[in-house]
Amino acid sequence: MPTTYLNYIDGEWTPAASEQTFADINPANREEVLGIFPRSGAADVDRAVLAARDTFRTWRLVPAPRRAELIFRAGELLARRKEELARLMSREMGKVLAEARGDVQEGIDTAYYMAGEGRRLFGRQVPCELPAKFAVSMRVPVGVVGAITPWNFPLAIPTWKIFPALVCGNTVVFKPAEDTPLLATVLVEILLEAGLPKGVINLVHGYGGEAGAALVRHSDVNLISFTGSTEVGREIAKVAAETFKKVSLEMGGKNAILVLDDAPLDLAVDGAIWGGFGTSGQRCTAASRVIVHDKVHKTFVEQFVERAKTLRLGSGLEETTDVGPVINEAQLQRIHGYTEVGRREGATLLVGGQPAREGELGKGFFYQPTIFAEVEPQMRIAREEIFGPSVAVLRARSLEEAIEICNNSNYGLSSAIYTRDINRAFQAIQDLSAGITYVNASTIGAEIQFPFGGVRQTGNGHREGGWTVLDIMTEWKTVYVDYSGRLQKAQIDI
Ligand code: UN1
Repeated sequence: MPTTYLNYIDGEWTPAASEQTFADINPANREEVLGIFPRSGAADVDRAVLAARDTFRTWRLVPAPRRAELIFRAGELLARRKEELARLMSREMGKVLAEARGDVQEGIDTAYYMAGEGRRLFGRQVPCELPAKFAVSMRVPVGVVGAITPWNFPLAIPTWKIFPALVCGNTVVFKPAEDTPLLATVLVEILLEAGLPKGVINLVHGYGGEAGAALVRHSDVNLISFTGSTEVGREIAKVAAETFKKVSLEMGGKNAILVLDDAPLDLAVDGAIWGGFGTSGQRCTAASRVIVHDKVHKTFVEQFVERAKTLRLGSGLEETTDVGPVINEAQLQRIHGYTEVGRREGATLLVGGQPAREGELGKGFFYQPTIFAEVEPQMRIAREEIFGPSVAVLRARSLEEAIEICNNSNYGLSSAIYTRDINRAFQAIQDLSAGITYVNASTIGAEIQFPFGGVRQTGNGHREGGWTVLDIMTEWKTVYVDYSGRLQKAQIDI
């Protein structure tokens, strides 16, 4: 019998008011149920928000260095349990062990970075125009933060949101993806073990259209921090506009690697394989397009396809596996749907293009690493996010044309260029329109101490990670102190 897990609201582990549940299954073996979780709705969300709102009154007054110490301790607990969590992650959402370890490490890094922020959270002191007057602008917490997180980085991404939110003095209602509720539960347990007081973090499991929607609608939530699809992000922005809550959105990508005619080709192939098929292509930073210079197109494509053929599909828990399953049946169907679209549009399917069902693979949701060549920029497979192991190769005759193809996208998260020419590398840095550009490295591999996010429909102007996440998690408050003892009028008494 699988274990039944609960929500965590106002310091109590509790079932959904409706008593409805859903199952958490292993995508590499759909017969394995990891747990049964509460399918929450508006009533549960309401209780969680109430608890978070009440607790905010005291939590915001805890000195930031003290709040940050708890996050440091959470980082230590994550580090101690890294291997166990990586294995659990691999079972829960399929990514291969090495990547699962990286996901946990990203959470540890975020904890240590944000713990340091407790003793910074710099404001600004700026000179006043009048004598005997002092002013400072300081960061204050926004209040109740609703964190809605995806399944593809089930530990790292929640920490990107929750750790800075807490260090800044906010309280949190956490609604994790319904595909990865177990990792989310363990993260909350770790925060509690680190000493977080009751009500500071509240965990509400369930579906986006139910628990997630209720959180977004709630008038006592001050900020929604969301990572997920552009369609859902658009809905969140619309609904949140009603209550004028702050919204930070991290959404889709259609990231491209540019391979120039002077590129180190072996390295470019490594990068395209890692960016296209790492995490089964299920990263918002995945390299789902490769734009290759005419002169090296033939050689590059041959090598790329050869390498893709050698990738071994299997359970992420096997050390020999290169590519794990995709997250669920619906995603498997969607990815295959795009293969059909690519065929109909006239692109050339070079490898893959089918669900993989041989032997043990039949138990899970596996899709063959897929490469299309002769993809034209206007084709849907070149424009729409597939979120699976499917890569479109496009052709360009110059750096300028490659940049234009890359930029002509609704999305703008990550980008990469392979070239040995420093001038062309810098031209790409200047002209690629994206939140992230890599030179001679793939589109994935962002480090947590830098701003992370993108332009156009990838985001709404915010950047998680680094120092910029503080602008999401705080408001600026400016304080003027007049110690002249008389009425002084700014802009007038000059
Ligand atoms: C995501 O896919 O949503 O740069 C995040 C990377 C990771 C983060 C990915 N560090 O690919």
